[in-house]
Amino acid sequence: MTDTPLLIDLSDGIATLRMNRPDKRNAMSDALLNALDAFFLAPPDGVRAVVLTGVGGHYCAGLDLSQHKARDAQATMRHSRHWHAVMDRIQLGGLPVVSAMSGAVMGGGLELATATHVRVADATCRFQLPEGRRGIFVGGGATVRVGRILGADRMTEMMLTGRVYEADEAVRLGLAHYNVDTGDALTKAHDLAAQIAQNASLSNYIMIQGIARINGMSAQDGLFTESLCAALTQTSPDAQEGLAAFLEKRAPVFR
Ligand code: 1HE
Repeated sequence: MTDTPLLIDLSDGIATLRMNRPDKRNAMSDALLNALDAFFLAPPDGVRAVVLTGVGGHYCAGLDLSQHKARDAQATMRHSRHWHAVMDRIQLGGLPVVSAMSGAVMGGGLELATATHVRVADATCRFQLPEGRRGIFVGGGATVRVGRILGADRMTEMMLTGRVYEADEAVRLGLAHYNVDTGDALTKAHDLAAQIAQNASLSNYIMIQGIARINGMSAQDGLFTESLCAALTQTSPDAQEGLAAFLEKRAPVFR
């Protein structure tokens, strides 16, 4: 099984992706990154939400350092830009992604987690940006994604000191959204994914496409874009159904 870097199961509109390099604490090899990329480039028909997790008690221990040391500057730049493209595809691809996390959520593993939309941490989680201790820097999007969650000041301190945040602190800071008992992250993530999958898919799509982009805009551009998003969703058939269902006191049936 360990020669398949990403295991994919489909059930009831939920795709469960399991990073499968347990011997390496799911360190991100090129093959694993490319397998994630391939999934998000062309998700199977009928998938309404994704759960992303790791096999063997760890989410992801970051960049595979054994592959990293062979790269020169140009190759490292290209590799980092490839990470950015894959992380963007995960964040902005249109499918809601829920991370079920345990153990290491480190370096590139935290960059990956923060490209996903909902993050569940169990009590074994360790969030860290240890790049400074390896003589390197982040390259998979942390300065933007982690930096916007924590703020530049706290991210700088986190990197300089190499401190480890545990699940409860991670929730307080926004690195995770839910803190559950050891071993319960996958169940909670599936519950959340099932709930998210019941939303109108256009609403989910616009939440994913719109909110992160608007966050990077000026206030006036953001407000204008919000009105466009509202115009698209509120004139859709699913909006009519959602509002009618509310008034008729029944569950909506979305497309
Ligand atoms: C790895 C990696 C890895 C584990 N690349 N091989 N990430 C890091 O700096 C994290 C480095 N890893 C660790 O600090 C620890 O391995 C853990 C805390 C995650 C787990 O500790 P532990 O005691 O459970 O396991 P271990 O014995 O340290 O590791 C098991 C094996 O996984 C071991 O290999 P083995 O052949 O000796 O059995 C480790 O070498 C291997 N392993 N993590 C390669 N990351 C886009 S830029 C992003 C920048 C980064 O992400 S920098 C990396 C940050």
